[in-house]
Order: sequence, then C-alpha cells, then structure tokens
Amino acid sequence: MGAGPRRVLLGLGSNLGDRAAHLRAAVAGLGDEVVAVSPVYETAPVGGPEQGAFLNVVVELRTAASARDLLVLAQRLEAEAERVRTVRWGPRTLDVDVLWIDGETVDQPDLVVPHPRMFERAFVLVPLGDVAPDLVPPEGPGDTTGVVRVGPLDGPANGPAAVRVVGPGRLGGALTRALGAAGWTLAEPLGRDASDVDLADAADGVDAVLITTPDAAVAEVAGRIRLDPTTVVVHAAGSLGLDVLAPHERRASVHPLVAVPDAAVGAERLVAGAWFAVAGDPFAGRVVDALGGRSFVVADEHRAAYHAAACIASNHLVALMGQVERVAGGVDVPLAAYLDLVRATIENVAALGPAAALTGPAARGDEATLDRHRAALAPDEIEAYDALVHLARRLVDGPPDRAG
Ligand code: GSY
Repeated sequence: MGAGPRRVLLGLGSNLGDRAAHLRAAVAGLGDEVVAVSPVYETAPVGGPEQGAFLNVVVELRTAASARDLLVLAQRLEAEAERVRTVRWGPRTLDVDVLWIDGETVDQPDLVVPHPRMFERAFVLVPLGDVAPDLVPPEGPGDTTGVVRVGPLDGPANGPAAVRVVGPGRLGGALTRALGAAGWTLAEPLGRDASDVDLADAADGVDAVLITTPDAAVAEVAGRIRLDPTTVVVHAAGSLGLDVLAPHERRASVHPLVAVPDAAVGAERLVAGAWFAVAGDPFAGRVVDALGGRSFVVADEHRAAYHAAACIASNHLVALMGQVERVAGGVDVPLAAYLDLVRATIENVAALGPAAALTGPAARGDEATLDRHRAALAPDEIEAYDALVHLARRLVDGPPDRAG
C-alpha cells in the first residue's frame, strides 16, 4: 500500500524537435495531479556532446504514486515523445527526471531520489525556485549563466507567433512558407526598398520582424524600423552579430545551416530537422522550435568564424566540385560518375570524423602518386590541388604542437 498524496517535483527538459510542444505534451500526460508548472527556461546544455539549447521546466505534482510508479510514468512520457537513446547525455526530445518526493528517499540502481545532481544544476534550481523555493539551497542556484526565462509553457511566449518578413528573397520566402505551414501568422512581407513609412511600421501588430535582406542591408533596414520594446527584431545573416540590430531592445539572430536554392526547396529543408545558429532573445528558440529544428548559440565574437566554416562546408565544397568537373572533363569523364563517391565520402566523415575518413595518396604519404597527379594537371589547377594536399597532411599529422 502506497503513502497518501504528497508533493513530488519532476524536472522536464527537451532539446530536440519542437521543444515546447514536447514539454506541453508531457505536462498534459501527467494529468490532473499537476499542481504547478514553472515558467519555461532556455538553458545551455550541461554535459554530453555539443548539442542545442534545452527548454526546461519543473512540474509539481500532488500524488499518491510510488517512486517506482513515477519512474515508469517518466519513461512512458519519454517513449511517447519518441525519445531515442543513442548518445549518452546527447540531444533528446524529452527527459523526465524524478527530482524530489516529500518525506521519501530512494537509492536503487535505476532510481535515486532526491535526484543526485539536482542541487548542482542551475537548469533545475532556477525553475525549482519558481514552484518550490523551499527546496533551493539558501545560497541560491549558483551560476545561472546560460539560463534564460522564456515565459509560461502555455502562454503566448510558446504558441504560434505573428511575424513580418522584410526582404522576401529566397530565404525570406522559404521561412515564410515554413513558418506559415507551422501555423504562424505572416504579415504582408516588405522589400528592403519599401517606403520609409511602411518600413517604420514593420513592427506594428507582430511579435517579430525577420530581416532576410542581403547582409549589407541589415543594419540600414533595422535602423528604419520604429523602436518597439515588445517586438523582437531578428536577422538571418550568418556572419553578423546582434550589434547591427541596435538600437532595438529585443534582438535575435536565427541562421539556418541550410542550402536554399529556391523558396519551395528551402522550406522543405528548413523543416527537415535542420540546424540553426541562434543568438540573443529567446524568440530565436521559438522560431527553431516551430520548424522542428536543432540549434546552437553563437556569440557575436564568434560569428565570423562560424560563418567561415559554413561557407567552407558549402561554397568551398561546390568550388572543389568545379575542379573535379574540369579535371575529369578534360579526359572525357562526366562529373556524374564521381557523385556517388562524394556522397559516400560525406557519409564516412559523418560516421568517422574527417581524420579517420581520409584515404588516398596524401593520407599514405605517397609522393610518387601526388607527383604524377601534378604532372597531369593544368598549371592553373595545381595551386588549389596543393592547398588541399596540405590540408590532408594536416589531418594526418594531427593538431600542431603548440607547446613552447
Ligand atoms: O538531465 C536532464 C537532461 N539534460 C539537460 C537539461 O535538461 N538541460 C540542460 N541545460 N542540460 C542538460 N544536460 C542534460 S543530460
């Protein structure tokens, strides 16, 4: 026979897919024993591999369920969110931890209550302070860097938003389609050449203005939008920090790592579990959630390096394929014949990492073959060829010894 109803605290977290929707579904699944739900916090990931930011809440229940019943319930909710356990401490659609049961401690191999790490984690202690302040240690939650309050789980801060796109080119068009399909309201889009009056009014009646103009126009467009402390001004430029959106108070950046050849294909790719670089106001996380994407935060001082890597991964790869086309075409072999090799190589990189995926003469140190290649190449292909041989050797040799 179990105890009578007592206070139970659960910690919920999500950093994969529509994070707010996973949390909402879990809270709904807890039924009418829910007494209180903390506000949602967007929190930097603690532990595990590099992964996107979490949304966390703490839920208070009044229930007679045993500790074991609660563990089974937590696991059922995780399974319903289609959580897949692949990487330990890796990204997950839903994590439900039994944090605390009034008057009870448990020490079993698969269940320890109070949760052994709850008092070390700001992503638990901050929302815990909203629903059960008596459980937060007197010295407070410690370092709360990276824990940002978003708003109530069922509140307007987590439902579909109303946005206006300024700069409806390929990316603007793709975002318009994808967010519209997610139930967001899209106000009449504006071109960057819109009249001063129209652009000044761009923030009227919407939660956010998404600026998707070419990078060089972002600051000027942002400067023409009338200041409104409630509306978020968001840019989608990979290499720009938030400073270009000054003097708007609520600023954010959402940059999809997605190739957008046109609005229709771009929209499909944006909702296919894409990665996004985000910064600034938590509204950025709402955009990513609405698209079912994954995100990581890039601070202003790291934007240029982040964007350089994105260009290397995309544009430079295309430039390299241009060289493949020229060199192969010179001996009448079509580019198409190389494409399966390219795809399989990318898969190897994804599975093994670049260093282990590297094969071929540069990896083997086979100078005779490299020399034969150089002798066969047109003179204007050799500089690029040698630059890539140099990069291959760096992979073989490992990171340079920076000591001394
Ligand atoms: O232990 C819960 C899963 N988890 C989280 C989390 O919920 N939030 C944050 N910020 N980091 C986390 N690392 C793990 S594991």
